[in-house]
Amino acid sequence: MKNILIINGPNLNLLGTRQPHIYGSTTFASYFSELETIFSESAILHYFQSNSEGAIIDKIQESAADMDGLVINAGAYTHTSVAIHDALANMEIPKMEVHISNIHKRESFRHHSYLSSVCDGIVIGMGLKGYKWAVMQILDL
Ligand code: CA2
Repeated sequence: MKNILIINGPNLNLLGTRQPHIYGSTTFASYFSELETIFSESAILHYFQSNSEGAIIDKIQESAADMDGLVINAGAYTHTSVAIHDALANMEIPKMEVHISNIHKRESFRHHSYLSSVCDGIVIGMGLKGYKWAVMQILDL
């Protein structure tokens, strides 16, 4: 069994409550329990959400020691955070970047990601299902 950590960044705690036309109407807690069922025989899934950049970096550093893979949706920090880029660059375990919406179909400030160059793969614009594809890819790596 692989230990895989899913990290969600700022405002993703609001999933399922607002902007359903962009992010859907399912809460992450409810989707996470679906994921646990799907991967019950292959992975132990862990979940962390924070609105704070420093807390996300602390969690990334911790996970290097005790996780076998990382799925990260850093929310808006994707487009701003050299610090999260650096934290990911220092990790040897497989890492996948996820975005629920298609960031390339949105405002131009969302088109650049500081994380893509230090992740093994990217899943964009597939809704919450993207987390499932990202976990599957980590299990394959
Ligand atoms: O599409 C994604 O997954 C994003 O990472 C979501 C971020 C956004 O800043 C990125 O450009 C793309 C924003 C997450 C905000 O989530 C909300 C969910 C429900 C209601 C309000 C915000």
